[in-house]
Amino acid sequence: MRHLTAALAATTALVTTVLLTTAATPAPPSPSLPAPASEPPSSVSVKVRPGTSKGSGALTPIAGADRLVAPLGVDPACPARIDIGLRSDAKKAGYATAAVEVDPPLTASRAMLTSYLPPGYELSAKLLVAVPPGTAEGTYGLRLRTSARSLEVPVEVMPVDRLDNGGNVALRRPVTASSQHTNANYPPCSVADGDRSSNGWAGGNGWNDATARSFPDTVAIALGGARQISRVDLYTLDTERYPAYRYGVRDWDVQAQVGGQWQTVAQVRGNTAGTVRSDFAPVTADAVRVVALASNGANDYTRIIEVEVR
Ligand SMILES: [Ca+2]
Repeated sequence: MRHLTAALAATTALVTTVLLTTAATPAPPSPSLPAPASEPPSSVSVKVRPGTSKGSGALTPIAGADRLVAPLGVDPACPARIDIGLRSDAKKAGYATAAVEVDPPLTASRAMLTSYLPPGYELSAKLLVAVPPGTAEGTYGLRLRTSARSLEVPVEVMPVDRLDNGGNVALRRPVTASSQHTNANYPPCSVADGDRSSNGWAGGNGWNDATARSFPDTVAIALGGARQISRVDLYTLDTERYPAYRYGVRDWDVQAQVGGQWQTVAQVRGNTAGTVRSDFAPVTADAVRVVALASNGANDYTRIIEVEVR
């Protein structure tokens, strides 16, 4: 996914967004959009941008990663996500369409990808892949098919305990928050979904609380058992359009639950950066929470993209 994101970021000119529903307009940092009716907003927009044609004359399915890990038993508000798309190597502009298929019982957020596409352009969209309760571990198939070509991406379904978490014991663990804004897609579980990117804000990649100018706001992650921890990395909203020094969290406490009691293990004050690492003396904790005390900017919501615990 990062690979595709980097490739797309290199072609920033002439980016257009094809709106499939009225909910797909670029989301402001302060929630003001109506709630999407049925689909998460991250699944409704298709982006079209210049790509690199190989001149084959065909439509080529593309994906942002060569495999997708879909953990079992996670909050349905935070399904596995992958960028999918099509590259037009055609000589003329036209409608490009691909079918999206996933092996049952997994389900995908769309069955089809389609857009008007000039020659040499690529379209991309987020695909959400849900793992229903009771799904057996194993590898399932996700296929993008055009009339001439098919791309298969293996989907590896596994329990959270077996994820390659890079030492981040918060990854995909249960998250609870003091509140959740409901005008777009800001689920608390998104702070432990492994996606640190602020891009696509309001599309399910970060948490926005519901109480403007009212603090504290809290978000807590259960660690799946007692773990020795000594570091928390917090990623707050930070993009060119929504920089952390205006939209990010400014002041917070990091707390660890030790023997049933919350202890403050680190404090951050006056932050203006998108990422802050807090190191502290090791404690054995079964949960970590961030107590947000103030944010930068006029709206004063708490906006957290990811919390990693080591
Ligand atoms: Ca995230």
